Amino acid sequence: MNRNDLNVYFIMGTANSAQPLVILEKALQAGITCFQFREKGEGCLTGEDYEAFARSCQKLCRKYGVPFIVNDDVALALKLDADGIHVGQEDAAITEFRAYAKDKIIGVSVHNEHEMALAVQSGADYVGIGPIYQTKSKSDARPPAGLHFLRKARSQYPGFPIVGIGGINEKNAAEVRSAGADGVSVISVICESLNIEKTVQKLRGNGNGAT
Ligand code: 3NM
Repeated sequence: MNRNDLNVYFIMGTANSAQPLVILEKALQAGITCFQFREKGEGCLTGEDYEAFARSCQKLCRKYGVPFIVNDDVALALKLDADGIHVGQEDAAITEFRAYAKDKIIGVSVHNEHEMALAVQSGADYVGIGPIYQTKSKSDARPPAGLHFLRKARSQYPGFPIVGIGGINEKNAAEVRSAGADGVSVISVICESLNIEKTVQKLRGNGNGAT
């Protein structure tokens, strides 16, 4: 995958916004470089509604030429011919999705050197490292890890696509990039923004990955 696709990586589901499609289109217009469909949490959509919402998000992403990644649901990703999936530590999901299409994007969440090595060996295209800071958007998130492991991962894998996640905002995005992230993955800072264009602008790096 292109490391620049991770630059401003927006994640969202109906739990994060009352008007998710409006927010998504604004974010796409503002220049997000990747989108992850993450329909999780209390009261989230199921069945036909879930699939229809995913298709609406995918349609918008296609309109703006931005990769559409499905969180944790290989069946949906395959059914919709999504551009990629993002998973936890599930090897089976990686193998299944990779067998389906060599050119799809596979993202894996990692928290330590062991998980990072496994993800790289299993053929992940990028890893997400977090939560860097305190997050309110994931109920089962681990305690904030800071930048230490991100720095280490970058030094051990100089060219590997890495995105930081968890509590990232306009103010701290730059330090996440300087620690080695190619981009920042965010939910609330965009969903709660009063000016999405400005927020995305501030989150954006220069597109060269780690500096
Ligand atoms: N995964 P916000 S943190 C979806 O640490 C997700 O793996 C995380 O939302 C992880 O930008 C997180 O609002 C939520 O903090 C990120």
